[in-house]
Amino acid sequence: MHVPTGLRRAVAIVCATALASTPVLLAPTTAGASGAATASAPAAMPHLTAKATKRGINVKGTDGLRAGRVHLTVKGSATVEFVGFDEGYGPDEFVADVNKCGEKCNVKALRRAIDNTTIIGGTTAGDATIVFPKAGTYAPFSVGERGVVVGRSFSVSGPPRQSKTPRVDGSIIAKKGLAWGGASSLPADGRFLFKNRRSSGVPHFVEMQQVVEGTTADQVLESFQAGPAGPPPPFLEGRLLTGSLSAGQSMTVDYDLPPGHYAVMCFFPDPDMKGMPHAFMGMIRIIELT
Ligand SMILES: [Cu+2]
Repeated sequence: MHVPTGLRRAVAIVCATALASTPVLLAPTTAGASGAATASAPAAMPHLTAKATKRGINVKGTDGLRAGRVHLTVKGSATVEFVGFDEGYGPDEFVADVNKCGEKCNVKALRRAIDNTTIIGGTTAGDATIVFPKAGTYAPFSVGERGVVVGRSFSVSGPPRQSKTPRVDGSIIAKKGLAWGGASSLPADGRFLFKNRRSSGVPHFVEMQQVVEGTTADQVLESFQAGPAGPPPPFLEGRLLTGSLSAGQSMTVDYDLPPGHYAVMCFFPDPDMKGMPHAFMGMIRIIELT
C-alpha cells in the first residue's frame, strides 16, 4: 500500500495527541472498596487503585493478589494499564522494545514485545474491571510523551478466582481484519465490555472520539491521511481512552460522555505495516451514544 507523504507526520501528530491524553501518572490512593469488603461467601472482587505521576506509577491492592477479575480505579490524568510477562522476558525488555517504536518504529522490537507479553487493559481516570488470566508476574505501565513507563512488578498467584463479568450496556469488539463489532448504539453513561477476539491476532485499545454528527468513518480516515496540510479532523470534545488488550483478552469500562456520535478507533502500531496505527489502516467505526 502506498503511504502518502503526509501520513508519517500525521501519524506522529495523531500519536502525540493520543499519547498526550494518556499522560503519565500514578499515585497511591486509598485501598478502598476491595480491602474493605467483608470475607463473605461470594468473595468480593479485589480492588486495585492506580495513579501515574511524573515520578512513576503507584498501584495499591496487589499484595496477595490471585488471578481473576479485579476492579480497577485509575486516578489522575494518565492511562494506567497492566501487562503480564512470559518466562525470560520482563519490564526492562518491555520498556526497551516498546520505546523503539516511536515516530519511527523498530518492528522487530515491537513484535518481540507483543509476542512475550499479555496486555490485559486498563483505563484513564475512572473505573474498569480487568482480568489477570493466570498466575505470573505483572506490572502496571503508562504511555506518555516520553514513551512507556512501567511501575513496580508484582506476583499474581493461581488458580484464577471465579467472578462474573459485571453487567454491561453493550460491547465493543475488536475482530479479525482490523474491524470493529459490537453495539452500534450505547447509553451516554454506562459500562461497556471491550473484547479483543483471539482471532484478531494483535493488541488493540479503544479510543472513542466524539465527531460532528453525520461524520463517516471514511471522512475520519481521510482527515488522517490528509495530515497537517488538510482540514482538521471533525472532532468534538467527548473522548475516552482505554488501555490495550492482547488478542483473547477482555475488560469492562465505566464511562460517562456527552451524547452524540463517536468514532471508535485504535492507534496501536501495526508491526506488519511499519508501526502504522490501526486507525490509519481503517480501524474506525462510528457509533452513537444516546
Ligand atoms: Cu488496534
